[in-house]
Amino acid sequence: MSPDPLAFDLATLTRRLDAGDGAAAHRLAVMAAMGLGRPQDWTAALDLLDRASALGFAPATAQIALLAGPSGRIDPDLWLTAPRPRPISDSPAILAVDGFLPESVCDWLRNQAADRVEPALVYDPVTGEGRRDTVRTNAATQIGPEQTDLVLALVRERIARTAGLPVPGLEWTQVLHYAVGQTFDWHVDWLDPSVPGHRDDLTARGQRIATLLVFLNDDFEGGETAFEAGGLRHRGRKGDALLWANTRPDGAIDRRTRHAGLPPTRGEKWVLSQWLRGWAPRG
Ligand SMILES: O=C(O)CCC(=O)C(=O)O
Repeated sequence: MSPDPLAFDLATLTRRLDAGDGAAAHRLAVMAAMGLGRPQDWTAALDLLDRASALGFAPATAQIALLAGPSGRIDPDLWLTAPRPRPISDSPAILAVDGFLPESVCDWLRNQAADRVEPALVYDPVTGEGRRDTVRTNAATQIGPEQTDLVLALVRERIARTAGLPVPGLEWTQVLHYAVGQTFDWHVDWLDPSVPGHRDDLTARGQRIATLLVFLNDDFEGGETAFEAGGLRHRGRKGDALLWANTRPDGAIDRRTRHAGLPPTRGEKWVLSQWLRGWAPRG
């Protein structure tokens, strides 16, 4: 769903901010953080977040409490510098990032998503629409621009920097939920250039070069992320990330990245899933 253009209109939001609207200040903060409709500027974004809080916009105050250090200020450099990934498979290229996010941020993201998840869909290349399919029995929500806050904007940039890919190439972030027995069965994340319905998308937005998952909880059993190649099964601790390349260094799709989110056998699994393209969408 494309964002409501009025809700992202810089002039309207600035007028509303001048009239003392904290929600408008927050929306402007997110736009500055993401480079939406204006150049990306983290200093401006954090100043606007402070203004939103000063104007009484409670979600801004809560984000400052979550992200600020002992000085009461948010240090963007700290948030945008992630721990170094460690390879767990060379071929296909799969890396683990231990301690990618603090537990408090995992809880924040999960809480944002919890009452929005719906049965997950798969992309139908013929209709171009999402549809239910037995391959994907779990639930999911996509966090679009209207729901994205400063916390998620920081997380998205941290992801892009870790993967070495441009922020505008990130698809909208998804949060996935699996109850016992639910699965995202064997699939690939890359788009197949031989499928006509994928071709236009590939031309407009480029290939899904990489996928990054962040494990938002770990109090469940089963539920590993499994790769067919080498029989690899991975389970991170809460806050750890898993990153893999869906393409080879020469840009060709890597068919060995077929993978699955296996069903939990006890408890429920929450994971952030980020698909990364090589460049920004046009227009
Ligand atoms: O939940 C998982 O472990 C796998 C998620 C996944 O396959 C995906 O997001 O493409």
